[in-house]
Amino acid sequence: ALPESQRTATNSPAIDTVIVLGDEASDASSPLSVAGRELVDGISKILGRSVSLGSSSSQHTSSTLVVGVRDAFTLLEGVPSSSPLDHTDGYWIDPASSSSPSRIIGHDARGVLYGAFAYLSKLAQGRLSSEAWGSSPRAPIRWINQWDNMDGTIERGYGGRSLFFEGGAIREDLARVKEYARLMASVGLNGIVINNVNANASLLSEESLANGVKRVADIMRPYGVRIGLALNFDAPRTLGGLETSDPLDENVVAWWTEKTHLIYKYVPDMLGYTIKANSEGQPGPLSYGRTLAEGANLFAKPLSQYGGFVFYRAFVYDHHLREDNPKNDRANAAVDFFAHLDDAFDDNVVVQVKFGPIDFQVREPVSPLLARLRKTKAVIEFMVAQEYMGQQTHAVYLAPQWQEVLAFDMRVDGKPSLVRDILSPSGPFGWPTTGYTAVVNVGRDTTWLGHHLAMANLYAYGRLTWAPESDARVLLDEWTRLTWSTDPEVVETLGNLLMDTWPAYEGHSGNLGIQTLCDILYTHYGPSPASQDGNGWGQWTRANAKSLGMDRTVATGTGFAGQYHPEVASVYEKIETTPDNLLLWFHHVPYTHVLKSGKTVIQHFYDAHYEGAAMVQTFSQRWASLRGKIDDARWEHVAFKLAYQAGHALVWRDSVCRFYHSLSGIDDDKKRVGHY
Ligand code: GCW
Repeated sequence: ALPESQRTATNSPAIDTVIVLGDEASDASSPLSVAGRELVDGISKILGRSVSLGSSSSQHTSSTLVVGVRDAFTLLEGVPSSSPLDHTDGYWIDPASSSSPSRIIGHDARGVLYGAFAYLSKLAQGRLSSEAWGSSPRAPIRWINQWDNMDGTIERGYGGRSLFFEGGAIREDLARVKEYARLMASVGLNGIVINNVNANASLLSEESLANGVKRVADIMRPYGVRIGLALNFDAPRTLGGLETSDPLDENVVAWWTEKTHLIYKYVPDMLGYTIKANSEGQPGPLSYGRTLAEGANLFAKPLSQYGGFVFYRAFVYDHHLREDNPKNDRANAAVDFFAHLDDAFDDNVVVQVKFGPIDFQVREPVSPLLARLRKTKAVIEFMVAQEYMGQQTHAVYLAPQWQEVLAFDMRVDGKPSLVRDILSPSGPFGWPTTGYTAVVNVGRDTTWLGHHLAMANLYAYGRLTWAPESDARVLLDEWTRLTWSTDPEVVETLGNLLMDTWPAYEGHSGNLGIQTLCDILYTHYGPSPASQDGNGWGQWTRANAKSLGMDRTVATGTGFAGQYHPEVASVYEKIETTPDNLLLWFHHVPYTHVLKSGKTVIQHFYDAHYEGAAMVQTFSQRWASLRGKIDDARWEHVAFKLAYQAGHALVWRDSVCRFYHSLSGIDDDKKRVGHY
């Protein structure tokens, strides 16, 4: 329960009974009964008063909260004729008047649950409106990817071991999985792929499906969360003992068909499969001389009879790329591999596209592939796990970056085409199945992600999948009120602090679109600008003694800029029109090149690194001002992390500044870098 001082009397309804309508209300596996339990529990804890679950025959008074799907209400008085209740997962909330009860009405059972959490969220923030309101999500796909391995480790996971797996099997104790489903539902997320995209085929054994995967699905289902599985393309060979995994081989087709039937026997509402193929050493259709579409359709066919989807990742690229060829460019790969196949994918294939053309960097332009598929649907892939963004030893609030991505206008056919509209059924391509996924990688740590402040990212991600036009700061303030305190000083201080984190991180890591500049070979963690060239991964900066940056123009470079629709392409093609923050992504220029800001590139590097690192030094002090206003245990956890972050920011600053100083030989105007 919230301490007395944080409870707010304003807008607090005098609810003493919750009534759930409909037969499913007593079925513990239905989101309806979860909604009822959450409301009883939540209202009593928030308001500190006793609330009980009434039966459907109980009397409705102004202190009753009646919840149910819209068909369960005899009258829908007060609900506008066109409302969020017309849409899947939508809800309508109507506070009590003196003569009638409060109502939470859902389009469907899941909508009731989302409505229940929306109601509790407002109540806990002291912001329950006296007016009726409702909401429905912009996109049907609001998922999570976990990169959990069956041995219990998590690839790029920084919050402890897997909630799902240990020792090669699904864990016995799935209590945290239930909590995760609850957490997901509370922010509007409805699907999760539970295993690593670098997938282990043994997950598909009958033993594992019957005794493991099924239990996970059963535990998450009451929260409206469905599960999907990541597949290993070579499973017919490695698990099935066939001689090949060629997608056109009839034994392979039969193997996957049978496997799919088996999976649906245990998980009848399985969402589908995620496939990472021909990517970073993974097998795939290209290994058998087949197209990516033939590879995807192999899975699409057996899934179609169950309404399942293939999420085919666009992260296909050559990781042994030669840097000595100036035309080589990993950023080109997604469009090169996928755009010409637009007509070739089955209806239930969805291409899963990382938000930028490389890999979750601190600054990237939006992936042009999102505007180059029309018939084939796509989802965007974000990353909540901060692989390149400090790995949860740094606090970095990422929603401002996502907000920029989602608001970017791709100008398809010369018309407004914001990314967030493309990712909606009502958008320019009219994709019925589109939306969002994010690599989250929570673990068994009590903080989930390894840093209490990192949870702001998971909260904001969920809210953005539902309402992608939301403002990052507004979401952050909501999260603070729900997670830490409704005290305005806490909300203001923490909000200002976290809004400064992404700019600070960009400042002391990679500037002007050069990428994050972390160790690219393996850890993706601390500073290592030298590792950014001469590697096969294609995350290059082409830095030499005089100049740096990737020339991605059509005129003289790799041609990447030409993958955008003409209006966007022409902006990136020219140095004069490319925004400073992406200059080095698109152009190769001398260190002495003068930016729109009037500074040279090298001076900008020095200044940004000193300013970014100086900003991080302020975090601890600002956090210190919250001592006593929040609980000590979490205060100390964060204080410790912020102290580390302050030190590491200096390491970043000095490593990067010294690297470019020794490479270019150009001194810092402000005499901080160099020999004086
Ligand atoms: O960001 C990179 C990671 C790999 C990951 C890959 C991917 C699961 O460094 O660890 O593999 O992306 O997205 O498939």
